[in-house]
Amino acid sequence: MNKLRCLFLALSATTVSVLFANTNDSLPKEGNPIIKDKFTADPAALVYKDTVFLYTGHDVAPKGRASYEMHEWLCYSSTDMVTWKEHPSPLNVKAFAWAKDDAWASQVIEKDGKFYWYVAISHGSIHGKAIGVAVSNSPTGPFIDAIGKALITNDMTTDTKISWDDIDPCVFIDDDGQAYLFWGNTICYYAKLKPNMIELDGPINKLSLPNFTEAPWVHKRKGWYYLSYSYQFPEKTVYAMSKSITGPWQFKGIINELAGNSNTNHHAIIDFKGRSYFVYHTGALAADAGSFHRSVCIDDLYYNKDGTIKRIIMTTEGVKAVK
Ligand code: FUB
Repeated sequence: MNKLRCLFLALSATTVSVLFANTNDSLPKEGNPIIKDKFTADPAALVYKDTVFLYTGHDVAPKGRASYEMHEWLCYSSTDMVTWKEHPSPLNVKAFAWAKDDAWASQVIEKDGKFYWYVAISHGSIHGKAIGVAVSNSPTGPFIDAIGKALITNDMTTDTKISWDDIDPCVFIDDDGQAYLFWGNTICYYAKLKPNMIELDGPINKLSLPNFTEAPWVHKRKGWYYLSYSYQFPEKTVYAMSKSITGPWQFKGIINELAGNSNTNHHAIIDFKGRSYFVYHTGALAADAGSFHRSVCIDDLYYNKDGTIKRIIMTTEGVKAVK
């Protein structure tokens, strides 16, 4: 190879690396957002044995479009909270024959060795959003429709005129084995689930929570129940505490501020290997990201001695690896 050709190849390689340096490849491999090659939204996390499974929506709206386009849910796993392995997408709206589209927020929970994936989705024949359930023998799927119809439809909740109040399911199983489904937009609903996890067991109840927008997440720690949710719009994350899963809930204030460059702020709270984590999304993956091109982040969550939650400090560094 002559000297001129060598110089040309070296310059081309430099040009290519400069071009790539202007894409997300220039972001540090670790730190927030934790997934850098796709837009991931509406995180839910499940701790199962020694692994955290992260389930997200997938924002695929064309660049510049200011509305959601979401057709599938994604799954990642980690044993140290820093290295995330992507699994093939285990669930798509096509799994629900009765549904139209819109793979909105979801949550996966394990019961008796089965994994139940509760999803918000647009119904094909009943106007509005609905909640469906998929089931699998593995946290990474494949998942199939568990009922063959929606668990919740818009006509089952008539207190608000909006057609998207039946979204953002969150299932919590109490120490006595009773499962509860929380969900909602504008109004926070909850209902008991039967032991089969795919039927309601009793009436749909409403909670009175200040400025409830959406995205309830319920967890329990040291005898306290915590109900955190997205508040106002643009959304902050706030929480309430109670000594009983059915309330009364005491409003405790803000956990997380407006999340950079996104008008929604969907979250999950988990404990793993002795630490607590706040999993959320921002619109901060790239300068042209935003409310419809969101990305999942994770930061540490700390409690005060009295059980109240300290404000989250959102970081670009993210969390440290746990052993
Ligand atoms: O991703 C679509 C919707 O935006 C979710 O269902 C809400 O929680 C909000 O994040």
